[in-house]
Amino acid sequence: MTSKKTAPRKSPTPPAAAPRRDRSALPRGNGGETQQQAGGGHPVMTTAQGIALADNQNSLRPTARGPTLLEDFILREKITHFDHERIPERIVHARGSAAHGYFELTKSLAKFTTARLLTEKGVRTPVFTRFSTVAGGAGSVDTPRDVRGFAVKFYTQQGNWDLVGNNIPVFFIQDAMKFPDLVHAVKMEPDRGWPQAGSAHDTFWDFVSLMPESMHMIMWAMSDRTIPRSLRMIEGFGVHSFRLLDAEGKSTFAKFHWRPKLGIQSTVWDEAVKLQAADNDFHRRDLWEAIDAGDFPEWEFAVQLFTEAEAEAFPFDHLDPTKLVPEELVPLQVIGRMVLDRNPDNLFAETEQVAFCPANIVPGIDFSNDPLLQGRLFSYLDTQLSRLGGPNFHQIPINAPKCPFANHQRDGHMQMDVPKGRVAYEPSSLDPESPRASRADGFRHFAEAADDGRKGRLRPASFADHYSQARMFLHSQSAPEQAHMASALVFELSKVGTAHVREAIVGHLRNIDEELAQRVADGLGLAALPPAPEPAAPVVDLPLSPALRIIDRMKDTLQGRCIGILVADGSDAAGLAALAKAAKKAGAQVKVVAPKLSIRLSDGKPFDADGQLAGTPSALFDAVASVLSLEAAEALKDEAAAVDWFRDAFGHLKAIAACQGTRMILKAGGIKPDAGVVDPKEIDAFLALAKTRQWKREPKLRTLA
Ligand code: HDD
Repeated sequence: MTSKKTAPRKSPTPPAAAPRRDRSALPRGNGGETQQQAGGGHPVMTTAQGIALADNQNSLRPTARGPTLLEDFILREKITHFDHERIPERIVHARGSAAHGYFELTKSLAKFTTARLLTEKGVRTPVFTRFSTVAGGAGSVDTPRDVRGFAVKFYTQQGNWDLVGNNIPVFFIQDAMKFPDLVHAVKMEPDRGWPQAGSAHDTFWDFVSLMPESMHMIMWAMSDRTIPRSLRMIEGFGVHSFRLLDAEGKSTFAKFHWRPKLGIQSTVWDEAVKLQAADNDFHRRDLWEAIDAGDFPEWEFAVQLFTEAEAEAFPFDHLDPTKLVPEELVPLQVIGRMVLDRNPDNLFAETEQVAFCPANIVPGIDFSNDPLLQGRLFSYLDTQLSRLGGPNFHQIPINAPKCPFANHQRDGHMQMDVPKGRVAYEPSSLDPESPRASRADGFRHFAEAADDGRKGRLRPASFADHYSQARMFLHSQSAPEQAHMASALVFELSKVGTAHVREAIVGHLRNIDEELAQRVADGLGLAALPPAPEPAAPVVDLPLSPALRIIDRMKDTLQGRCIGILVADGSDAAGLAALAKAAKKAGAQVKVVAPKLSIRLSDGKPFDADGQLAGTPSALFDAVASVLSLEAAEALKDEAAAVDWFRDAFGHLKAIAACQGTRMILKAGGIKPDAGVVDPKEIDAFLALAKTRQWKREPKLRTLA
């Protein structure tokens, strides 16, 4: 048998020789090249239990490439804490900015109350104040059209008093029973998850169209109050009537007001929209930077005081939170001031964990029967139990009273104290130091005579007039402000997809003012005015309250305002310096913007701008100026960011100081200079214009409803 010679089998191509894995551990042991060690000024890093760490880079493994061991208590502690870094955000008012400061009483109310913070003139009470938007989540933007929360925690010697108000003196609803419905309607729609922070959507307007009591607040929400220029420039209101009680228990009603030292100021709507893109943190940053620079925001604290008998004579029920007490009817008495002079050290520990509660009140102040306030007395503590994880959140430093406090409450999640002794009850005979109630110092309620009516789910007939104060508010505004309200209504309703909702709102507007209804109907393109619903009470013409305007009451000052100056390579160094110096001297802040961050001015010296042109739009400033060489202006007139800079400043009714070169850019933007546009050499004229907006310009460049 011949055997076939088989060709020797080719061995498969050997794989490229695998490099032998380095099985050693790098860095060896617990140390490494990148490992930063304690020493010098650096303290030793420890676990939360105080165990010092040798290595903050590597988790524990049996071998360098082995699995991580469950035994690694350091890794587990670190990751566990990280996993729980976020707590549920507030269901409303989630996005907030806050600051520490003090309240100083300048006029004693000793005749009316025993509350020491309102009687001891000159005494400074520490405060923590948090401002917020209402509808948006914690990560939303600062400048949507929205009500602003204005919550002040006074750490008084008699315990904490929280005045949890808004920048608007009235509210959408009369009874707390409707609050969840209101909030569900205004927050993002639950199926689609938008809008994130605004009221311009169907569910909000559907709800309010069916709640005529919201119409007064709607007028405020559509006014310029809901698009503030700065948190330092908003008013604050306790909204409800409260009671002040004297030593005999006699009651006087009180309404609380905060009035900003810088005056009230708002943005224009297009500017607010653009600010959302330019700087999500516009208000938060402004507050922080002002305090950081020692430019401490300040508010006057004022009260309106009236007796039960005086209240009986008002043409509205002051217990109805959709009504305000005009200052022309009950004047404001300024009794103190609040200064915010310290930024929080930590946003989470303070601004997030602070828990305001309208039920936190001190002896000498008491609640009224306002049904919205009565419901609030329950809601805040309840929500905080879950938001802050249990009943001991009053021990968190930002919430703890700054006066002694003691009781028999014990245990629970996150107990931080170590209460001593056997006695955690009262009455007791075993511990002479255990806390007891005090008739002399304790909180006493107003001894109100109880009604002899019948129990039920009731709404007083005196709450029935939903339109008269809405009408009074509208007619008290200046002409530009009324136009802004009509335009805001058109904008918001134009985002509502459901025709019958849009029409229902216009119907309500007819009960407030036929002309306003017509303006909005025209803006929406309605063929005819929809029918007005039958008001539950006759609509009456109340005396006007010019104190409710913004425009005529703006302060004639550059304090708190920021002037943006555009420069480029070759800009006149002396001209820039003169303008900046004069503006600062007049109280304004100055920021210099340039196409590139580092440029050279006419003196040949390098100059660092505060902002780069495309990233620093003019919406961020209250007035703008430019000092440009003709060559630089020639180049910038074809640059969209430069043209938009001036077009927006002009559109937002700002004063403009425009040099010869800049006029080319204005021309490229189609801007016809008016009396609000001057030469940068006319410094005084420019700074005078910069104190306000050029309201006369508005009708010429924007179709107002
Ligand atoms: Fe409220 C927070 C203001 C009605 C229930 N509210 C909250 C905050 C402010 C207000 C400023 C944020 C506080 C902070 O910065 O932490 N709320 C008002 C005003 C109201 C009002 C001025 C009407 C005059 N609120 C209101 C009603 C209810 C609530 C009728 C419920 C019955 N509010 C809450 C709440 C919040 C809250 C759910 C959310 C987070 C929190 O309390 O701590 O409990």
